[in-house]
Amino acid sequence: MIPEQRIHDLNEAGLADHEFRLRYLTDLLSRRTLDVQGVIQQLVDFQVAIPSWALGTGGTRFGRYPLGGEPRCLEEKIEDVGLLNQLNGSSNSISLHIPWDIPRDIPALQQLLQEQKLVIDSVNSNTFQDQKDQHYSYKFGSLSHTDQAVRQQAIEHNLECIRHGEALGAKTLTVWLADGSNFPGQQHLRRAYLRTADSLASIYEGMPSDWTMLIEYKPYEPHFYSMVIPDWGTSYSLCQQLGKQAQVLVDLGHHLPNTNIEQIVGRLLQFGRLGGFHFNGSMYGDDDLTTGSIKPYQLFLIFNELVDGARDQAVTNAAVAYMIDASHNTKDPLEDLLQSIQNILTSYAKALLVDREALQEAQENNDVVRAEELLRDAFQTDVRPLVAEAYRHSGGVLDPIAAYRAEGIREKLIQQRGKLSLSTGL
Ligand code: LRH
Ligand code: MN
Ligand code: MN
Repeated sequence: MIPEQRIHDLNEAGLADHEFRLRYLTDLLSRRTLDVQGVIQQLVDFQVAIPSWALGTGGTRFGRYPLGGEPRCLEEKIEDVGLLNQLNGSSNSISLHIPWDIPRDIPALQQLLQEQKLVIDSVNSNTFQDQKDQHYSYKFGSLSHTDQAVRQQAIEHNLECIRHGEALGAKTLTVWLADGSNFPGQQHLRRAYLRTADSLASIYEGMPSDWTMLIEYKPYEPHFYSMVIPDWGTSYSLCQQLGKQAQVLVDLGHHLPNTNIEQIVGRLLQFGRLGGFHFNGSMYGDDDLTTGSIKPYQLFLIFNELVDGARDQAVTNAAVAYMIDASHNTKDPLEDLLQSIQNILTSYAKALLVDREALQEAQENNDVVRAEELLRDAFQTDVRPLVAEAYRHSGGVLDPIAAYRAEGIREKLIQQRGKLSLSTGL
């Protein structure tokens, strides 16, 4: 942890510039009767969970180039998230992957979480890899497998994930299935779906009444002919069958190129089934790049739907769980997470600036250009002072990446954990 005095000193250097820019923007936005303090408070309140697997290098089936200083155990992963949260006040939770992060000493972990002011967000099950002592292989599927014994093993793994999560106060189980087929004819498409629905129902029954099951979809990879849950329609239909505690999870990288993701978000909000987000950036597919690095306008349009839905009394969607799902081999993963959060908050801030009354009027009058310009006006506003101010309000620093570098954090982590430390994960 960085001492409070040091945080203060780090902010001192950029404070005059920051205040100048913030004052200008506040004046400008206030002329449009925008509640700037309200916007800053909404940025302060916005929290994005960090997945344990994003803290180390990885995310490729080719070479993996260790950076050094990467967390070697769950405790060190929690410490890394605590540090990120100290810098920007925007990531107060961590998402676990079982069995990469089996919690062992529960009281000690609880204490550490408390010290770091963090909570456990969700537990993610893993039936996409065979584990060492596993009886049956998932080569031909897990929850959709033709063999009841394999399905049962996968069901039990999910129930075990829930038990691990319960011990640490989590309330969400995320299920992503790698199940699918590589060749036409390999799998009976309808039967694979029915078996999956059945297996999910067994997990759902074993879930505590205050838990949520998030069902993630993905169109391809690791299978290239069919995936059992390829799209939001399939996730949605499974949720409908399961009950109120099941919700759809949208991972930004799990769409075919040019899919209108913001429209999917709007639909799910309308149906009250948007449960969670996995933020990342994508050029081709499931690239897991930095959020907002490739299509910032799309990210803004997604937030535009979220903000619009939140303001509409007719939308009764429960709170959405936000998480980053990224993996890095060329960047320092901690710097990437700081960048990702910066891009997420920037897009959110811009969406909060949209003049919704004027937009609705333009839409009702079919004034296409005016409607588009209203969105572009918000998108092109430089909101960085608002985001920096939100960091400062939460006790963080104005410029998290600069502070991370000035503090020599990576160098210190390498000293503590070694040059070759490798975390478990993707
Ligand atoms: C695979 C994946 C998926 C899950 C994560 C654990 O595509 O990236 O998005 O959420 O692994
Ligand atoms: Mn994901
Ligand atoms: Mn993915």
